[in-house]
Amino acid sequence: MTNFTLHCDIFCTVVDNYGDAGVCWRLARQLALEHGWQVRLWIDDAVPLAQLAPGHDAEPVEVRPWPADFPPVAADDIPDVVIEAFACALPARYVETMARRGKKPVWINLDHLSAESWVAECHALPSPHPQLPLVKHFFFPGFTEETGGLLRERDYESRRQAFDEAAFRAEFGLPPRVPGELMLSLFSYPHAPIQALLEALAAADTPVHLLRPGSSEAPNRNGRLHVHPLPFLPQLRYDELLWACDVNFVRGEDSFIRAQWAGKPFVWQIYPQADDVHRMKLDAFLSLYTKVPGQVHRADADDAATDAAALSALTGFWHAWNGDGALAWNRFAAALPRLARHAQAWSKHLSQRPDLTTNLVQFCLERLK
Ligand code: TRH
Repeated sequence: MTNFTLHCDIFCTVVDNYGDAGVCWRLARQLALEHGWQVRLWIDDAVPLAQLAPGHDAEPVEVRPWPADFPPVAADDIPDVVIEAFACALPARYVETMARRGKKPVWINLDHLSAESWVAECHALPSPHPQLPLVKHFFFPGFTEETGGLLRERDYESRRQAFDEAAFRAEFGLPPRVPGELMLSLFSYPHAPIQALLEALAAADTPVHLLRPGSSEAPNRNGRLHVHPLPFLPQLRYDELLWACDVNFVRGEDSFIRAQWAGKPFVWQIYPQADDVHRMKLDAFLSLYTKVPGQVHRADADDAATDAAALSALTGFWHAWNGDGALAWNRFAAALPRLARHAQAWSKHLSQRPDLTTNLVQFCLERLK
């Protein structure tokens, strides 16, 4: 370890929604709080960050606006580590100054999360700048040992232990837990088959409370379905919502990871990409997720068959939620007890690996030696 403070600039462009700001903020905060780095987060749109982290001024991260006309930076103001998120192009002027720094900074492109196998081959690869004496490294998050890992705070488990579900319910005016009823959270893109889900839940075998963060609709009831709008929660409080629910519908990248840490059954709506590339990504994750080590090799053959049936219900439901097939809610709901065990095993399996920030710090320290 170093005995001096490392300085780091993170650059974030908000392409859309919350995930770009959400991932960068998590990383910035962890580098500062858990590794003692001095971090500046340059972000081109302050609006999502204000929603995700309303009190961010009190945190030890310096948030700076990234203007279209980036101001000149002195060579000695270039930090030890420069991170561009999701291949956002750094300001040309800033890159030229990076090249003039005596000891060149470690330059990282933090890429998108994917469970596809090529990620392991590309993780940590260098990419020399065509003209300048600089090398950028690709850092890929991922689910396996050969990748950069996933963002997870050191205090995640202790926050979870301290979570008071009854107080959470009371704060948001939710009814107390009734055995046999299900609590769901829903965070999705507008093109999800939401109407089909609402209809299936209204007619379902089990009564459901559906919590919709960031929704402005009025609370309502239809058949067995009760819909509860919630405010858009600060990022750390969104974890509380996931802990309080039996099933979480999540999307994109960051809420998808949080649902996995929560260790509850979840339904992922993947971010749509051109040429249906996202379908391959969805299946790559499903093939990893449905083979959690230690879960599928049960001694009892009947148990193994029931697990396989539950995972097949999950696969079918996820495909339908992503636009491929009809939503079979009752089949999925019947599999929930098995899927809950599975989700816990998956979460435990993932948490045994070092988190992304620790891996990234290690990677940078090796290059700064
Ligand atoms: O919002 P997303 O769709 O974000 C993105 C962007 O579309 C981006 O372009 C893309 O690159 C990326 O996904 C993969 O979904 P995501 O990633 O789940 O981010 C949502 C964030 O919002 C996450 O940090 C959780 C947070 N959140 C809250 O903090 N409170 C809430 O109430 C809710 C619903 C979400």
